[in-house]
Parts: sequence; C-alpha cells; structure tokens
Amino acid sequence: MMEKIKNREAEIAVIGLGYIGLPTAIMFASVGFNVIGYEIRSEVVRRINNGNSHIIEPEINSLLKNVVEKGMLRATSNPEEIREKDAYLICVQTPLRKDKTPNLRYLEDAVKIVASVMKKGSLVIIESTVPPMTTVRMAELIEKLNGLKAGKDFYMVHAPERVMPGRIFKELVYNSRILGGITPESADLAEILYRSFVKGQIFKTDSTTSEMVKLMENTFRDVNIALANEFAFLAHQYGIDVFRAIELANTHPRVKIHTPGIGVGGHCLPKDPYLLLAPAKEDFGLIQKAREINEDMPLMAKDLLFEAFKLINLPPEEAIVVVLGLAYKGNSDDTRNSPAYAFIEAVQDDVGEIRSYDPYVSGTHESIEEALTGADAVVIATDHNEFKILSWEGLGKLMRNRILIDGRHLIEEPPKGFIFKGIGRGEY
Ligand code: SAJ
Repeated sequence: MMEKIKNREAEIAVIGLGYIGLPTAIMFASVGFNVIGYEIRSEVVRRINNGNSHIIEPEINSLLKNVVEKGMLRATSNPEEIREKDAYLICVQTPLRKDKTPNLRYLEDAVKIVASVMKKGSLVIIESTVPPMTTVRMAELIEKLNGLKAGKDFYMVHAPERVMPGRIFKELVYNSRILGGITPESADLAEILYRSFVKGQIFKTDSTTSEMVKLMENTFRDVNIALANEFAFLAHQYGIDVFRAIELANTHPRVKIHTPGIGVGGHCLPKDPYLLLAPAKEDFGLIQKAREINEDMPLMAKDLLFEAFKLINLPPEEAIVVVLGLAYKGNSDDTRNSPAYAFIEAVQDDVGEIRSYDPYVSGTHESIEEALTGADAVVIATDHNEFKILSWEGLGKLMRNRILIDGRHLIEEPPKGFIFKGIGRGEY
C-alpha cells in the first residue's frame, strides 16, 4: 500500500463532494491519483462530470474541468463504483440538531457504505469535524459490519480541514495539517498520501487528539469573539468606541482581541463548540456561555435600532427596515447560520416591513437604492467590500428617515444627517 501511494497508483474514493470534499478530490486528481467521488445528490454528480462545480470558489471550475477531461476524477451515486479502493476520504457534514446535539447520521451512513465496499488494507480517513472519540467509534463500527480488524486489516485516520472558504486551494497546499491515526501506521500512511500535494507542515498524533485540536481551534476563536462582544457591551455603557480601545489594546505585543459584531455565523464556529462539549460529562460553562453571548448579538443590534426609533418618535410598527448583507461573512454568498437571519427573526414581528439587500445572495432587492427608497432604517449585517464605499449622503436622500445601525464596524465617521448607532460604538 505504501508503495502504491508513493507512486500515486493508489485509487482514492472521496465520500461527500461538498466545499471540502470536491476541492480535496480535485487536489488528489491533479497530482496524478485516480479519484472517484461518491455523492448522493445526483444533480451534483451530473454537474461535476460536466466539469461544472456547484461550489463557488476561485479557480475551482478550471481545476475541475482539467481533471475531469483528463479522466482523473469522476463522480457517481453508485456505491458499487467505489468498491475495493485503496483510500476512502469521508467529507460529509456533521450538523447539529435543534437541541444543539451532534447529528452524526451522515457520517454513520458514509462509514456504513465504506464498510460495505472497502477491502483488506484500505485506508479510511475522516476529514469531517467530529466530537472527540468519534473516529475510534467509527473504527469499531466498521469491525462490527465487515469483520476486518482496525489497525490490522485496515487503517483509520482523522484528518481535519482548516481551509478558509475563498482561499481553499491555496490553503489546501500551504496550511499545516494534523493527522490523527488510530494506530501510528495509519498516520504514517496518511502522511505519505497528503504529502503528494501538501507543502505545509504535517503533524501526526492519535485520532482523539486530532479531533480535539480541530474543535479547540474554532472554539478558541468563538470564545475570543464572545470576549470582544462583551467588551463592546461594556464600551457601549461607558460611552466609548470599543474598536478604538481594541486597536490600542492590540498594540500590546501579546494581545490580539478579536472583532465585535452582530453575531457569529458559518457552519463551523456556531457548531464546533457544541461538538467539543458533547461527549463531556461536565465542563466549566465558559464555552457554553461564549456561544450564548455570540448567539445573542443580533439582539444587541435590535436594541440599538429600537433606541433610534425612540429618538425620532417613530412607532416601530410603522418602520421600514433594510438589512444590508445576509451572508455570514464578507465577500461570500454563504448564508449558513448567518446572524442577519437571527436579526430578521428578532425584529420582523415588531416593525412595519423588513427588506434585505446582498449582492452575493439571490432573492434580495435588485439594488441598494431600490431597497432604501422610502425606508426608515438600515442595519449593516455583513462586511462585504461593496458596503465599505457607499455614499451615505446620496443614499440618505432616498430614505424617509435616516437611521443607520452598524453591525460590522464598517462606518468610521457617522454620516451627516443620520441617527447613527453601532455595536460597541458608545453613545452618539
Ligand atoms: N467573526 C466575528 N469576529 C471576528 C471574526 C469572525 O464576529 O473577530 C464572525 C464572522 O463575521 C463570521 C463568523 O465569525 O460570521 C465566522 O468567521 P470566520 O472568519 O471564523 O470564518 P469561517 O467560519 O469560515 O472559518 C473558520 C476558520 N477557523 C479559524 O479561523 C480558527 C477556518 O480556518 C476553518 O477552516 C473554518 O472555520 C472551518 O471550516 O472550521
């Protein structure tokens, strides 16, 4: 197996062709492996086999076309076509249920398919972000299903992804990687496989440590964002601009305070802290509290909006409010867990009308001018570059009243003629 991988003769199956699975499949195919992608969504299979990606990411269409035309990558929905491959990469989603507990059904379904088609000596890699101890549990599930012995008859690794959407192909190559094996040999094999395109450092460890590392990275970020958000809450009460205070505090050589905002979206930060806590019998409550702080930030934006309504004696039920940005982060079309939707849900029953404009998200107003015409208030919920260069004087003329709530610290100087309030910006 080692030699087959080294010579790139190993055949690879990637299970789940989403925003991680498809770029990873393309990477392995582009360095010479024969890759087949297994995907249950037939429309996705069709598009991929036509060299047309369903994922929006720079370079992905040209890279995909190239490997499909060379016959190095194809997609299928038929498990029979991934029988007896040398390596299986599982890149399926691991969402939360409504009660914030992990839903590992997609993972378990993928592992059951792999168990039914794999061969003795196969290397099974879980790239999905999973609660600690999941990989060893999945190895036991495979043993139960096909009688192969983990670590002896097959190898198993947790290989978490750290890529940032929008920079996936660069980060796939240059990010350092953690490879956690259920046995050292498993991690060694995975290292040879990933070394085929990874130029970053590769660190090997056990699978539970690897699972924990991935979750710690995102939980660290989530807790630090929550700290920045609590600083914003305090700054508002003290009448100071928290962003100026953060800028000054970050001049300290060992301080790096994150950025307060209207909330924390995406499919990772809102989820990973709960995955980390799921198997724990007890914890200190810090991680959970940080999640609650971040989940409540849209309510802080609502409070600012209603304070502004009061200042101009505008009955909220008459107000027309425009939400600027629905994506969870700037210059992206991804709306998963976006705080903009939490904000809309929090205010929609209390105001006259809610409009939205996001240049990256379909179904919103055609133009910002159209959305703002006759409106009373605008709430910035996403830090798209387009929103950093708006001429507020001009846009203000279209509005009935001019309330501006900044949820993403895009406005340095409050525009003339507006009632301006921003998260963490003190009293104006
Ligand atoms: N946000 C803040 N304040 C900040 C930073 C972010 O409010 O200081 C908000 C953003 O607006 C956004 C959310 O948090 O709504 C998440 O932003 P993000 O920049 O963390 O973006 P993700 O979730 O796409 O990427 C994270 C990254 N993890 C880390 O930076 C530790 C990425 O490297 C991971 O690969 C990704 O999660 C993942 O898939 O796990």
